[in-house]
Amino acid sequence: MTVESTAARKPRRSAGGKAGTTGSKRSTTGTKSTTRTAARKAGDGEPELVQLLTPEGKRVKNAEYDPYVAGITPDELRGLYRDMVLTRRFDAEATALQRQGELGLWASLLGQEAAQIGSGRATREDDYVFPTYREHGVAWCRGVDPTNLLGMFRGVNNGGWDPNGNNFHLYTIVIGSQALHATGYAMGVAKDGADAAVVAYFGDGASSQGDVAEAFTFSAVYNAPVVFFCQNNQWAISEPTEKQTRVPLYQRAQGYGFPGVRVDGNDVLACLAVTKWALERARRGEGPTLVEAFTYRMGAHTTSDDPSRYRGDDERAAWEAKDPIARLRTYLESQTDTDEGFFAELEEESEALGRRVREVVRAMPDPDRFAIFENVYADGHALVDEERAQFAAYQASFADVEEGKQR
Ligand SMILES: Cc1ncc(C[n+]2csc(CCOP(=O)(O)OP(=O)(O)O)c2C)c(N)n1
Ligand SMILES: [Mg+2]
Repeated sequence: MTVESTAARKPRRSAGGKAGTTGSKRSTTGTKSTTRTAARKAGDGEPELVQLLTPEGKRVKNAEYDPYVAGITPDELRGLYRDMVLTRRFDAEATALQRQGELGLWASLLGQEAAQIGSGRATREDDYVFPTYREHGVAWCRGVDPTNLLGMFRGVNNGGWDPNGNNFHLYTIVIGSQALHATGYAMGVAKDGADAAVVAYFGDGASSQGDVAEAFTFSAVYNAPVVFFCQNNQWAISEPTEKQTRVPLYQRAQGYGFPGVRVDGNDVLACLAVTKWALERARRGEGPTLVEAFTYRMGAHTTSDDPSRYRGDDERAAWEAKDPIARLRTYLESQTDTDEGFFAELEEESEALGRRVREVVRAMPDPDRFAIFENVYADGHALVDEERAQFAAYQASFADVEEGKQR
Protein backbone atom coordinates (compact mmCIF):
# COMPACT_ATOMS: atom_id res chain seq x y z
CA MET A 1 0.00 0.00 0.00
CA THR A 2 1.19 3.51 -0.62
CA VAL A 3 0.18 6.65 1.10
CA GLU A 4 -1.48 7.78 -2.11
CA SER A 5 -3.87 4.87 -2.19
CA THR A 6 -5.47 5.63 1.14
CA ALA A 7 -8.09 7.86 2.66
CA ALA A 8 -9.50 8.99 -0.67
CA ARG A 9 -6.51 11.23 -1.30
CA LYS A 10 -5.98 12.21 -4.89
CA PRO A 11 -2.80 10.94 -6.54
CA ARG A 12 -0.20 13.61 -6.56
CA ARG A 13 1.10 14.72 -9.91
CA SER A 14 4.41 13.20 -10.75
CA ALA A 15 6.75 15.94 -11.78
CA GLY A 16 9.34 13.45 -12.94
CA GLY A 17 12.30 14.60 -10.86
CA LYS A 18 15.43 12.67 -11.51
CA ALA A 19 16.31 10.43 -8.64
CA GLY A 20 15.12 12.76 -5.95
CA THR A 21 17.47 15.57 -6.77
CA THR A 22 17.34 18.79 -8.65
CA GLY A 23 19.91 21.47 -8.94
CA SER A 24 21.14 24.50 -10.77
CA LYS A 25 24.32 24.57 -12.80
CA ARG A 26 25.97 27.01 -10.46
CA SER A 27 25.10 25.11 -7.35
CA THR A 28 26.69 21.92 -8.53
CA THR A 29 29.82 23.45 -10.04
CA GLY A 30 32.89 21.39 -9.43
CA THR A 31 31.42 19.31 -6.66
CA LYS A 32 28.61 16.89 -7.19
CA SER A 33 26.68 15.60 -10.11
CA THR A 34 22.94 15.85 -9.82
CA THR A 35 22.43 12.20 -10.72
CA ARG A 36 21.67 10.08 -7.70
CA THR A 37 22.27 6.39 -7.57
CA ALA A 38 20.26 3.70 -5.80
CA ALA A 39 17.45 6.10 -5.05
CA ARG A 40 14.17 4.55 -4.01
CA LYS A 41 10.56 5.21 -4.81
CA ALA A 42 8.56 6.63 -1.91
CA GLY A 43 5.37 5.22 -3.43
CA ASP A 44 3.48 5.01 -6.69
CA GLY A 45 3.58 8.31 -8.51
CA GLU A 46 6.24 9.60 -6.14
CA PRO A 47 9.72 10.62 -7.25
CA GLU A 48 12.67 8.68 -5.97
CA LEU A 49 14.30 9.47 -2.70
CA VAL A 50 17.69 8.89 -1.14
CA GLN A 51 17.58 5.80 1.06
CA LEU A 52 20.45 3.93 2.70
CA LEU A 53 18.45 1.70 5.04
CA THR A 54 15.25 0.09 3.79
CA PRO A 55 12.18 -0.31 5.99
CA GLU A 56 13.25 -3.97 6.32
CA GLY A 57 16.56 -2.86 7.83
CA LYS A 58 18.70 -3.67 4.79
CA ARG A 59 21.61 -1.42 3.91
CA VAL A 60 21.54 -0.33 0.27
CA LYS A 61 24.51 1.14 -1.56
CA ASN A 62 24.48 4.72 -2.77
CA ALA A 63 27.61 5.96 -4.49
CA GLU A 64 26.71 9.60 -3.92
CA TYR A 65 25.96 9.55 -0.20
CA ASP A 66 27.73 6.46 1.18
CA PRO A 67 30.96 8.44 1.67
CA TYR A 68 29.19 10.61 4.26
CA VAL A 69 28.50 7.63 6.53
CA ALA A 70 31.34 5.38 5.40
CA GLY A 71 33.30 5.47 8.62
CA ILE A 72 30.35 5.00 10.94
CA THR A 73 31.07 2.47 13.71
CA PRO A 74 28.64 0.07 15.41
CA ASP A 75 28.93 2.24 18.52
CA GLU A 76 27.90 5.31 16.56
CA LEU A 77 24.98 3.42 15.05
CA ARG A 78 23.91 2.41 18.55
CA GLY A 79 24.24 6.06 19.49
CA LEU A 80 21.79 7.06 16.76
CA TYR A 81 19.42 4.32 17.91
CA ARG A 82 19.69 5.50 21.52
CA ASP A 83 18.99 9.09 20.47
CA MET A 84 15.83 8.04 18.63
CA VAL A 85 14.56 5.80 21.43
CA LEU A 86 15.13 8.39 24.16
CA THR A 87 13.59 11.14 22.06
CA ARG A 88 10.50 9.01 21.45
CA ARG A 89 10.28 8.20 25.17
CA PHE A 90 10.58 11.86 26.10
CA ASP A 91 7.91 12.76 23.57
CA ALA A 92 5.53 10.09 24.91
CA GLU A 93 6.05 11.42 28.44
CA ALA A 94 5.29 14.97 27.33
CA THR A 95 2.08 13.80 25.61
CA ALA A 96 1.05 11.99 28.82
CA LEU A 97 1.85 15.06 30.91
CA GLN A 98 -0.43 17.14 28.71
CA ARG A 99 -3.22 14.61 29.19
CA GLN A 100 -2.69 14.80 32.94
CA GLY A 101 -3.08 18.58 32.87
CA GLU A 102 0.59 19.33 33.53
CA LEU A 103 1.14 20.93 30.10
CA GLY A 104 -1.22 23.18 28.20
CA LEU A 105 -0.29 21.71 24.83
CA TRP A 106 2.22 19.37 23.21
CA ALA A 107 3.32 18.91 19.60
CA SER A 108 4.52 15.32 19.23
CA LEU A 109 7.39 14.32 16.94
CA LEU A 110 6.29 10.67 16.80
CA GLY A 111 7.47 9.16 13.50
CA GLN A 112 9.92 11.95 12.72
CA GLU A 113 12.78 10.73 14.94
CA ALA A 114 15.07 9.71 12.08
CA ALA A 115 14.66 12.99 10.20
CA GLN A 116 15.54 14.93 13.35
CA ILE A 117 18.29 12.76 14.81
CA GLY A 118 19.96 12.16 11.44
CA SER A 119 20.02 15.84 10.52
CA GLY A 120 20.71 17.00 14.07
CA ARG A 121 23.74 14.71 14.42
CA ALA A 122 25.06 16.01 11.11
CA THR A 123 25.48 19.50 12.59
CA ARG A 124 28.68 20.76 14.16
CA GLU A 125 28.85 22.56 17.50
CA ASP A 126 29.46 25.94 15.84
CA ASP A 127 26.57 25.54 13.40
CA TYR A 128 23.33 27.32 14.30
CA VAL A 129 19.88 25.75 14.21
CA PHE A 130 16.52 27.50 13.84
CA PRO A 131 13.70 25.08 14.75
CA THR A 132 9.91 25.15 14.56
CA TYR A 133 8.00 23.85 17.60
CA ARG A 134 8.39 20.12 16.93
CA GLU A 135 12.18 19.70 16.80
CA HIS A 136 12.58 17.87 20.11
CA GLY A 137 15.00 15.39 18.53
CA VAL A 138 17.16 18.15 17.10
CA ALA A 139 17.16 19.90 20.49
CA TRP A 140 18.37 16.63 21.99
CA CYS A 141 21.24 16.44 19.50
CA ARG A 142 22.18 20.05 20.22
CA GLY A 143 22.45 19.27 23.94
CA VAL A 144 19.39 21.19 25.13
CA ASP A 145 18.04 19.52 28.29
CA PRO A 146 14.66 18.08 27.23
CA THR A 147 12.96 19.39 30.34
CA ASN A 148 13.79 22.91 29.13
CA LEU A 149 11.50 22.32 26.14
CA LEU A 150 8.50 21.95 28.41
CA GLY A 151 8.35 25.29 30.22
CA MET A 152 6.71 27.10 27.34
CA PHE A 153 4.18 24.29 26.87
CA ARG A 154 3.40 24.49 30.60
CA GLY A 155 3.02 28.24 30.29
CA VAL A 156 5.66 29.12 32.86
CA ASN A 157 8.14 30.84 30.56
CA ASN A 158 8.43 32.31 27.09
CA GLY A 159 11.11 30.02 25.79
CA GLY A 160 13.11 28.00 28.24
CA TRP A 161 16.74 28.05 27.15
CA ASP A 162 19.48 30.39 26.06
CA PRO A 163 19.66 30.06 22.26
CA ASN A 164 23.36 30.85 22.28
CA GLY A 165 24.05 28.17 24.88
CA ASN A 166 23.73 25.43 22.26
CA ASN A 167 23.31 27.43 19.05
CA PHE A 168 19.71 26.27 19.03
CA HIS A 169 17.21 29.06 18.60
CA LEU A 170 13.97 29.23 20.60
CA TYR A 171 10.96 27.34 19.26
CA THR A 172 9.11 29.38 16.67
CA ILE A 173 5.36 29.10 16.35
CA VAL A 174 4.89 31.68 13.59
CA ILE A 175 5.01 29.28 10.67
CA GLY A 176 8.00 29.74 8.37
CA SER A 177 9.38 32.90 9.97
CA GLN A 178 12.50 31.13 11.21
CA ALA A 179 13.55 30.46 7.60
CA LEU A 180 14.16 34.20 7.31
CA HIS A 181 15.91 34.38 10.68
CA ALA A 182 18.16 31.52 9.58
CA THR A 183 18.91 33.17 6.25
CA GLY A 184 19.82 36.47 7.89
CA TYR A 185 21.99 34.67 10.42
CA ALA A 186 23.69 32.68 7.66
CA MET A 187 24.40 35.87 5.71
CA GLY A 188 26.06 37.18 8.88
CA VAL A 189 28.13 34.01 9.25
CA ALA A 190 29.36 34.44 5.68
CA LYS A 191 30.22 38.10 6.30
CA ASP A 192 32.22 37.05 9.36
CA GLY A 193 34.20 34.70 7.17
CA ALA A 194 33.34 31.73 9.43
CA ASP A 195 32.88 28.26 8.00
CA ALA A 196 29.89 27.40 10.20
CA ALA A 197 26.54 26.63 8.59
CA VAL A 198 22.93 27.22 9.56
CA VAL A 199 19.95 24.88 9.45
CA ALA A 200 16.36 26.09 9.17
CA TYR A 201 13.75 23.48 10.03
CA PHE A 202 10.20 23.84 8.79
CA GLY A 203 7.27 21.73 7.65
CA ASP A 204 5.49 21.00 4.38
CA GLY A 205 2.78 23.50 5.31
CA ALA A 206 5.34 26.18 6.06
CA SER A 207 6.68 25.80 2.54
CA SER A 208 3.57 27.70 1.37
CA GLN A 209 4.47 30.74 3.46
CA GLY A 210 5.82 33.88 1.87
CA ASP A 211 8.58 33.95 4.49
CA VAL A 212 9.97 30.68 3.17
CA ALA A 213 9.84 31.89 -0.44
CA GLU A 214 11.65 35.09 0.57
CA ALA A 215 14.23 33.10 2.50
CA PHE A 216 14.86 30.98 -0.61
CA THR A 217 15.31 34.08 -2.76
CA PHE A 218 17.64 35.88 -0.35
CA SER A 219 19.74 32.85 0.51
CA ALA A 220 20.21 32.00 -3.16
CA VAL A 221 21.13 35.52 -4.22
CA TYR A 222 23.50 36.04 -1.27
CA ASN A 223 24.79 32.47 -1.47
CA ALA A 224 24.08 32.09 2.25
CA PRO A 225 25.43 29.01 4.05
CA VAL A 226 22.03 27.65 5.04
CA VAL A 227 20.37 24.26 4.78
CA PHE A 228 16.59 24.33 4.54
CA PHE A 229 15.47 21.12 6.18
CA CYS A 230 11.81 20.56 5.38
CA GLN A 231 10.15 17.69 7.19
CA ASN A 232 7.37 16.75 4.86
CA ASN A 233 5.25 14.82 7.34
CA GLN A 234 2.37 14.84 4.81
CA TRP A 235 0.11 17.09 6.84
CA ALA A 236 -0.20 20.72 7.88
CA ILE A 237 -2.72 20.17 10.66
CA SER A 238 -5.61 18.83 8.49
CA GLU A 239 -4.25 19.97 5.10
CA PRO A 240 -2.48 17.25 3.09
CA THR A 241 0.69 18.11 1.19
CA GLU A 242 -0.98 17.85 -2.21
CA LYS A 243 -3.04 20.90 -1.31
CA GLN A 244 0.18 22.83 -0.74
CA THR A 245 2.04 22.13 -3.95
CA ARG A 246 1.81 20.96 -7.56
CA VAL A 247 5.36 19.62 -7.55
CA PRO A 248 7.31 17.58 -5.00
CA LEU A 249 8.62 20.09 -2.49
CA TYR A 250 12.33 19.49 -3.08
CA GLN A 251 11.88 20.53 -6.73
CA ARG A 252 10.97 24.03 -5.64
CA ALA A 253 14.67 24.69 -5.04
CA GLN A 254 15.38 24.56 -8.75
CA GLY A 255 13.36 27.69 -9.37
CA TYR A 256 15.54 29.58 -6.91
CA GLY A 257 18.80 28.24 -8.28
CA PHE A 258 20.02 25.82 -5.64
CA PRO A 259 19.85 22.05 -5.27
CA GLY A 260 16.98 20.19 -3.69
CA VAL A 261 17.08 16.58 -2.50
CA ARG A 262 14.35 14.29 -1.30
CA VAL A 263 15.54 11.89 1.38
CA ASP A 264 13.76 9.07 3.16
CA GLY A 265 12.90 10.90 6.37
CA ASN A 266 12.45 7.62 8.24
CA ASP A 267 15.99 6.54 7.46
CA VAL A 268 18.38 8.00 10.00
CA LEU A 269 21.48 7.10 8.00
CA ALA A 270 20.21 8.74 4.82
CA CYS A 271 19.18 11.87 6.74
CA LEU A 272 22.62 12.02 8.36
CA ALA A 273 24.42 11.59 5.03
CA VAL A 274 22.32 14.03 3.01
CA THR A 275 22.44 16.72 5.70
CA LYS A 276 26.22 16.34 6.02
CA TRP A 277 26.52 16.76 2.27
CA ALA A 278 24.35 19.88 2.34
CA LEU A 279 26.23 21.35 5.32
CA GLU A 280 29.57 20.77 3.61
CA ARG A 281 28.34 22.56 0.49
CA ALA A 282 27.35 25.48 2.71
CA ARG A 283 30.74 25.51 4.45
CA ARG A 284 32.53 25.52 1.09
CA GLY A 285 30.62 28.66 0.14
CA GLU A 286 28.36 26.93 -2.37
CA GLY A 287 25.18 28.33 -0.87
CA PRO A 288 21.85 26.92 0.24
CA THR A 289 20.33 23.47 -0.20
CA LEU A 290 16.77 22.31 0.28
CA VAL A 291 16.45 18.89 1.89
CA GLU A 292 12.97 17.43 1.87
CA ALA A 293 12.75 14.66 4.45
CA PHE A 294 9.84 12.53 3.36
CA THR A 295 8.26 11.28 6.56
CA TYR A 296 4.99 11.02 8.41
CA ARG A 297 3.39 12.64 11.44
CA MET A 298 2.23 9.50 13.24
CA GLY A 299 0.26 11.34 15.89
CA ALA A 300 -2.05 14.32 16.06
CA HIS A 301 -0.84 17.76 14.98
CA THR A 302 -0.87 18.71 18.65
CA THR A 303 -2.73 17.42 21.68
CA SER A 304 -5.56 19.80 20.68
CA ASP A 305 -6.08 18.00 17.37
CA ASP A 306 -8.09 14.90 16.45
CA PRO A 307 -6.68 13.45 13.21
CA SER A 308 -9.49 10.87 12.94
CA ARG A 309 -11.60 13.78 11.65
CA TYR A 310 -9.57 14.08 8.46
CA ARG A 311 -7.49 10.97 7.78
CA GLY A 312 -7.88 7.21 7.86
CA ASP A 313 -6.15 4.63 10.06
CA ASP A 314 -4.92 2.72 6.99
CA GLU A 315 -2.61 5.58 6.12
CA ARG A 316 -0.99 5.42 9.54
CA ALA A 317 -0.69 1.65 9.32
CA ALA A 318 1.19 1.95 6.01
CA TRP A 319 3.70 4.28 7.64
CA GLU A 320 4.06 2.14 10.75
CA ALA A 321 5.71 -0.42 8.48
CA LYS A 322 8.37 2.21 7.74
CA ASP A 323 9.11 2.98 11.39
CA PRO A 324 12.52 4.64 11.73
CA ILE A 325 13.46 2.98 15.01
CA ALA A 326 12.40 -0.56 14.05
CA ARG A 327 14.48 -0.56 10.87
CA LEU A 328 17.67 0.48 12.65
CA ARG A 329 17.06 -2.13 15.34
CA THR A 330 16.76 -4.83 12.69
CA TYR A 331 20.00 -3.64 11.16
CA LEU A 332 21.80 -3.53 14.52
CA GLU A 333 20.63 -7.03 15.42
CA SER A 334 21.49 -8.58 12.08
CA GLN A 335 24.65 -6.74 11.05
CA THR A 336 26.44 -5.72 14.26
CA ASP A 337 27.47 -7.27 17.57
CA THR A 338 24.66 -5.48 19.45
CA ASP A 339 23.34 -7.80 22.16
CA GLU A 340 20.14 -7.91 24.19
CA GLY A 341 21.91 -6.21 27.08
CA PHE A 342 22.16 -2.99 25.07
CA PHE A 343 18.41 -2.88 24.42
CA ALA A 344 17.59 -3.78 28.03
CA GLU A 345 19.85 -1.04 29.40
CA LEU A 346 18.35 1.46 27.01
CA GLU A 347 14.88 0.52 28.19
CA GLU A 348 15.92 1.32 31.75
CA GLU A 349 17.51 4.58 30.67
CA SER A 350 14.27 5.51 28.87
CA GLU A 351 12.19 4.90 31.96
CA ALA A 352 14.61 6.94 34.07
CA LEU A 353 14.32 9.79 31.57
CA GLY A 354 10.51 9.61 31.74
CA ARG A 355 10.63 9.79 35.55
CA ARG A 356 13.04 12.73 35.53
CA VAL A 357 10.90 14.65 33.04
CA ARG A 358 7.77 14.10 35.17
CA GLU A 359 9.48 15.21 38.36
CA VAL A 360 11.06 18.31 36.84
CA VAL A 361 7.85 19.45 35.15
CA ARG A 362 5.72 19.09 38.24
CA ALA A 363 8.22 21.08 40.25
CA MET A 364 8.38 23.99 37.79
CA PRO A 365 7.40 27.13 39.73
CA ASP A 366 4.65 29.39 38.49
CA PRO A 367 6.14 32.48 36.89
CA ASP A 368 6.16 35.91 38.39
CA ARG A 369 3.06 37.67 37.02
CA PHE A 370 5.12 40.58 35.82
CA ALA A 371 7.77 38.53 34.02
CA ILE A 372 5.85 38.97 30.76
CA PHE A 373 7.01 42.60 30.65
CA GLU A 374 10.68 41.70 30.94
CA ASN A 375 13.00 41.33 27.93
CA VAL A 376 10.59 43.00 25.51
CA TYR A 377 13.18 45.67 24.67
CA ALA A 378 16.85 45.54 25.56
CA ASP A 379 16.68 48.97 27.25
CA GLY A 380 13.02 49.12 28.23
CA HIS A 381 10.25 51.16 26.59
CA ALA A 382 7.69 53.72 27.79
CA LEU A 383 4.78 51.75 26.31
CA VAL A 384 5.81 48.59 28.15
CA ASP A 385 6.14 50.63 31.38
CA GLU A 386 2.62 51.95 30.86
CA GLU A 387 1.23 48.46 30.25
CA ARG A 388 3.03 47.13 33.33
CA ALA A 389 1.49 49.91 35.43
CA GLN A 390 -1.98 49.18 34.04
CA PHE A 391 -1.57 45.51 34.82
CA ALA A 392 -0.37 46.30 38.34
CA ALA A 393 -3.49 48.43 38.91
CA TYR A 394 -5.68 45.63 37.57
CA GLN A 395 -4.04 43.12 39.88
CA ALA A 396 -4.44 45.50 42.82
CA SER A 397 -8.19 45.72 42.12
CA PHE A 398 -8.46 42.13 43.40
CA ALA A 399 -6.92 42.99 46.76
CA ASP A 400 -10.29 43.08 48.58
CA VAL A 401 -11.25 39.67 47.12
CA GLU A 402 -7.94 38.21 48.30
CA GLU A 403 -8.48 39.79 51.73
CA GLY A 404 -12.00 38.36 51.89
CA LYS A 405 -10.64 34.90 51.19
CA GLN A 406 -8.18 35.17 54.02
CA ARG A 407 -10.81 36.29 56.54
C1 LIG B 1 1.90 32.36 10.24
C2 LIG B 1 1.06 31.27 10.85
N1 LIG B 1 -0.07 30.88 10.22
C3 LIG B 1 -0.81 29.90 10.77
C4 LIG B 1 -0.44 29.29 11.93
C5 LIG B 1 -1.28 28.16 12.52
N2 LIG B 1 -0.58 26.88 12.35
C6 LIG B 1 0.09 26.31 13.36
S1 LIG B 1 0.84 24.88 12.91
C7 LIG B 1 0.23 25.00 11.33
C8 LIG B 1 0.55 23.94 10.30
C9 LIG B 1 2.00 23.79 10.03
O1 LIG B 1 2.20 22.66 9.22
P1 LIG B 1 3.64 22.23 8.76
O2 LIG B 1 4.43 23.41 8.33
O3 LIG B 1 3.48 21.13 7.79
O4 LIG B 1 4.34 21.70 10.11
P2 LIG B 1 3.94 20.46 11.03
O5 LIG B 1 3.01 21.01 12.10
O6 LIG B 1 3.30 19.44 10.17
O7 LIG B 1 5.21 20.00 11.65
C10 LIG B 1 -0.54 26.16 11.19
C11 LIG B 1 -1.21 26.54 9.95
C12 LIG B 1 0.73 29.75 12.56
N3 LIG B 1 1.19 29.21 13.70
N4 LIG B 1 1.49 30.73 12.00
MG1 LIG C 1 3.58 19.08 8.13
